[in-house]
Formats: sequence, structure tokens, C-alpha cells
Amino acid sequence: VAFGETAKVTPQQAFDALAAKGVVNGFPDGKAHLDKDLTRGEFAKIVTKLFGLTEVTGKLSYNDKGYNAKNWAVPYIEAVTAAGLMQGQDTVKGIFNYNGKVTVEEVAKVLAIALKLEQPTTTDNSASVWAKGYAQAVINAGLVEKTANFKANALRSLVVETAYYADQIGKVPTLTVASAE
Ligand code: 6LA
Repeated sequence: VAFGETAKVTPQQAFDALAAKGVVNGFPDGKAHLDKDLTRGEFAKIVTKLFGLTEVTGKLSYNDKGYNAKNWAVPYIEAVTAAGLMQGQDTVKGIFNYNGKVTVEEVAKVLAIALKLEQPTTTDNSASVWAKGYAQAVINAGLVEKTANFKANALRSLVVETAYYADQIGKVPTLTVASAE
């Protein structure tokens, strides 16, 4: 691996590394089930853990059915909302859609904002209009393939791989060149 590059890992290796840090949990059968998709609520939990956000209780920002203090996902959804990483699918009706499947473009948006990636004005990707800039940002950062179907549901393999690399981005050492003075 060249200096400044991140080693390529398999989705299983990414999962294992994130599991060791408590970012993801396996299923009761002990497997990662990387070919499954995941809900927006589950994704909010991963994002909370990945970026070390504080879970928020005592606040209910959305009007979804079942969105109440007993819902396990609420503290995570409130955390990503407070951090400005997610805002829900309908801000007029106040719908987060926590049981809906998270899409690749939704993952792209969250990572692009969290990592403060530049959103290019020129885009060439399959994302919805609202997500084109975010999708291009993660493509240009090398987090997602440019040929990805951004409107499709994200698989757990994509989420763990992008989360793993997102985590690494902050850790790659930057080369400091001493001044000649
Ligand atoms: C209200 C709105 O315009 N939502 C957009 C987009 O911002 C949302 O991004 C996330 C990641 C979210 O913030 O919850 O997923 C849902 C997206 O919905 C989009 O509108 C269809």
C-alpha cells in the first residue's frame, strides 16, 4: 500500500473491523449477512456509532407511526438529525420513514456531509436530482463506484465498506513538508 492510500479490504473484513469497534453488530446466527439491505433506522444507528454522536432522548422530531420513546431507533435518528446528517424523507409532513430501506444515494448524502466532501457542480451519476452532488462527492472520494445504482437499496456490504473507508479517511496521515527557512 502506497503512502497515503488505504488498503483494500473485503466487506467481511470491513464488517469485522467495525464490529470490533462496536459500530455494527452481527445477527443472532453470528453472521454479517452482507447481502441483505438495511432500514433507515438501522443506518442511523451505524452512523451514530461510526461518528461517535451522542444518542438523543426526550425528543421526537418526526411524525411516523410508532415513532415514540419506546422505539429503539429513536435516539439514533434524533442523534443524526441533531448532527445535521439526516432530515427525513418529507420535511413538510415530518416523515423519517425509519422502516424504509436505506438507498445508496441516502448513504452518499450522509457520508458526504459528515466527511465535509466537496460537492462538484458537474456530475455524472445515476442519483436523483437532490442527491447528484452528494453522489459525485463520494465517487470522487473513491468511496463508491461511479457505476453504482444510487437509487437502489444499499446492501450491508456497501454500507460497511463505505463506513470503513470513511473511518480511515480521518486517520490517513498527511505529509507535512518542512519549510526551507
Ligand atoms: C426532505 C428532503 O428533501 N429529503 C431528501 C434527502 O435530503 C433525504 O436524505 C436522507 C439521507 C435523510 O436526510 O433522511 O434520506 C432521505 C432523503 O429524502 C430526500 O427526499 C426524498
